[in-house]
Amino acid sequence: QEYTGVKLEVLEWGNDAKDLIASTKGLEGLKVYMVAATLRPETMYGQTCCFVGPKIDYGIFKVNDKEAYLCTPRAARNMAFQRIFEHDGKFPQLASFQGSVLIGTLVNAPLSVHKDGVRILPMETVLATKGTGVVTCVPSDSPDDYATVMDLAKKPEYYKIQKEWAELEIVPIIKTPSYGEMSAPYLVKELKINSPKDKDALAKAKELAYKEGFYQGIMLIGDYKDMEVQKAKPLVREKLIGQGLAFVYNEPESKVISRSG
Ligand code: ZZB
Repeated sequence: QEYTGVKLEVLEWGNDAKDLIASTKGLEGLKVYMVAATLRPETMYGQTCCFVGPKIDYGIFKVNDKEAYLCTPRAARNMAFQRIFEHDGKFPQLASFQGSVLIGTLVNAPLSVHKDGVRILPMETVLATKGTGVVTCVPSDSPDDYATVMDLAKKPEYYKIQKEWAELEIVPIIKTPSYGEMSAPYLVKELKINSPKDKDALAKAKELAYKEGFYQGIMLIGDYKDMEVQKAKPLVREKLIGQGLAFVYNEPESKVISRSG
């Protein structure tokens, strides 16, 4: 599987992360980026938050003298063998913690309409065995993301978050003939999905949204507005990579465990 690793720079650590970060050695002078693995770089305009699995283990790994990446140790290891880190095969770990510590951290989401940054929020269905364990949230076009932000906004006390963090405006990114200007809310309603735990229906919605978006989608925003998604996708990806905001991240196919399977 070839992902785009999108770099979300940490702007301000959340309350629980602050102490931990302050006592972490080796971070001085380094910018820390959460690395989200995505197959949909063309949707990055619509990012409204970024998810971690609250019970998953994460680390901060030193890439070079300027940057450190926050992701699962498994992803850092894979990256170290793809010439993403300074020294081949090495991925020096500076810190280690569970995802829950990161809740409320403010990050810059590249290309997002939300220029002041987006919050790190919990998603129970994030898999530790896929991508980087960091999932950027595009509720307009990802049914899983839409179902999750709806649930977060419904139960902020339960999730120990501020309600506003889950309520950033959802803007149209891609138009399709079958699902209108926002595929995910349309499909979630159509398939009567009430919870992020509605696994089978969400897998179905995801597949439908992928297909329709890719083959029929037209961009509604950004540099490639009015262009077909098929054509815009690689262009947005190259733009992000050219600006140092993303990189190619490959995952050995055999290790991929599908969320639906
Ligand atoms: C942004 C985005 C926007 C995504 C969208 C999808 C959609 P796949 O096909 O199963 O490989 N993802 C990445 N890593 C994880 C993880 N560890 N646990 C759970 N979900 C993860 O799915 C790849 C997509 O699943 C990635 O692309 C990411 O969400 C999520 F509009 O990034 B995506 C219709 C889907 N639309």
